[in-house]
Amino acid sequence: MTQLVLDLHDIQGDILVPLQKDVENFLFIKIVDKISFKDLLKNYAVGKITNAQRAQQQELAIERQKELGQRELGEFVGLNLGFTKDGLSLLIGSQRLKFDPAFERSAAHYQTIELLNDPPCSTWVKKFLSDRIDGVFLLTGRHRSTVAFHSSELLRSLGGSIKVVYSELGNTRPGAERGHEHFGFLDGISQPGIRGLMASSNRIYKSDGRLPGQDLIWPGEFVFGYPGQNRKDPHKEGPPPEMAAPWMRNGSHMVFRRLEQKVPEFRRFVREQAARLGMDPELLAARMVGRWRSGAPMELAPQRDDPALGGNERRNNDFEFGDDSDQCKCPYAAHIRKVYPRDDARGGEAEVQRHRIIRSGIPFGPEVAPGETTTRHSRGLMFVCYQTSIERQFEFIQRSYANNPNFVDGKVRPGGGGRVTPGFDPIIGQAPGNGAREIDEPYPNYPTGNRRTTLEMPKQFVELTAAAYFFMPSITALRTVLT
Ligand code: N7H
Repeated sequence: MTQLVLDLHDIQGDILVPLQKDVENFLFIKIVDKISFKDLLKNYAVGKITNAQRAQQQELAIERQKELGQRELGEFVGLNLGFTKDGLSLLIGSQRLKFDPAFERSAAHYQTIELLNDPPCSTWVKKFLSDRIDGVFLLTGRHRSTVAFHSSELLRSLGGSIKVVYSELGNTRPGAERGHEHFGFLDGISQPGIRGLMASSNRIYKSDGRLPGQDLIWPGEFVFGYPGQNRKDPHKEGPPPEMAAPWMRNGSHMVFRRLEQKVPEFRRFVREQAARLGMDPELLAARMVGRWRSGAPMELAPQRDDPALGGNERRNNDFEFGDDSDQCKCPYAAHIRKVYPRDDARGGEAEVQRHRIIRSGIPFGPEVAPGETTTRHSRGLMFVCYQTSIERQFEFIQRSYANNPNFVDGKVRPGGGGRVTPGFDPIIGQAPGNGAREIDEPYPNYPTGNRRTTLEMPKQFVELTAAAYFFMPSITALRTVLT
């Protein structure tokens, strides 16, 4: 077996070890003067990019500060950089070798929109589409003021070589909602465990390499140059993903999606539908997500929330779906069951583990204001995920799982009943032409029962308002081929 040594000093930070972020500035740029951009990037910016090793050290330092009971944690600033297909073509010439087909197609292309049932670009944030986007800088930190200071320093150092096409801040939610996304659910719980990242420094990747319930995945699924998953056996190593050019090594593809969340509308819908079904609204919302607000999974807490379980990282991800084969505890269509069916999809685990992503998003926008019964302020999730094949990972999850009402297939009603159509992912699933969606069995048949119910969702509560695909090069590539 190959000795796995990850070049953590050469891999950008956010890919494997999320950058520490309470605030994140997304700076989408166009390169207007290629020669001076290369020169300024090489001399002033590349040295400031946070690699995975540094991100791990920062994580460790924060853990220590927390253990010591320090209230004011240290301020760590992070910087990462990615390029679109247009950015790469500009920097190294349009004759460059082509990467992942989805990356080369781009997120705003009509074929991508059609493939993913995305809303048309005419409904996206206007400014995002106001010019060509060549790259994105991700600037992270604990405080708004620090991130603002470092953003303006960066822009000053790059001078007139670039133009900012669009920028937006993400920020974690305040107080007790910290770590929760805008619908109110704890996020950032379940991530793939990365083989070879044996850091005792990271909250997610503990000293034995993983947390209970966390499957180990070969790093080539997320970073180029390493073995990927084996098609037949989820534990054995498979071939490394193909690289169009050797300098892709230690790089990764990043998917960015600005997902607006209609929070008051979602809350009202859940309230009304729960009343119609005769159930607790919190239970209905939890069955749509697959976890309670606290993070407690339906599989382990099917009837009521269990905050102690939700907050316990050694227990809150330790479950499978296979032994809940009649969706008694968690509907087949629940968000987390759709996007990662664990041991319960027909192709088996070897197949499922080839469609994993590392998520690294952050909420954006203000809290719901008192009296805001219809969304008045744009808020949601700056969704970010990393992978080596956008087609086989992010796009597959969105298209073949979330948007596919027949997934998971092959299910029948208990007692020899008919075939089950699980329905769309109620959180992120998108029907063609923005059509209505349904999910099967919102009302639990647990611990007993045999009531057939469906939940119809005429509208989306999550709307795509901007998207782009990037390549996050290695630090070496940033110092050489790209500058
Ligand atoms: Fe999802 N939500 O609040 O409902 N997500 N997600 N997601 N998501 C997860 O396990 C949410 C989105 C995945 O390993 C949790 O960390 C919202 C997209 C995957 O068990 C919650 C939005 C895609 C997982 C949410 C959104 C995914 C996951 C549970 C958009 C990919 C891990 C917390 C606004 C196409 C599944 C956790 C696993 C978990 C929510 C977007 C994928 C609460 C609100 C676009 C793979």
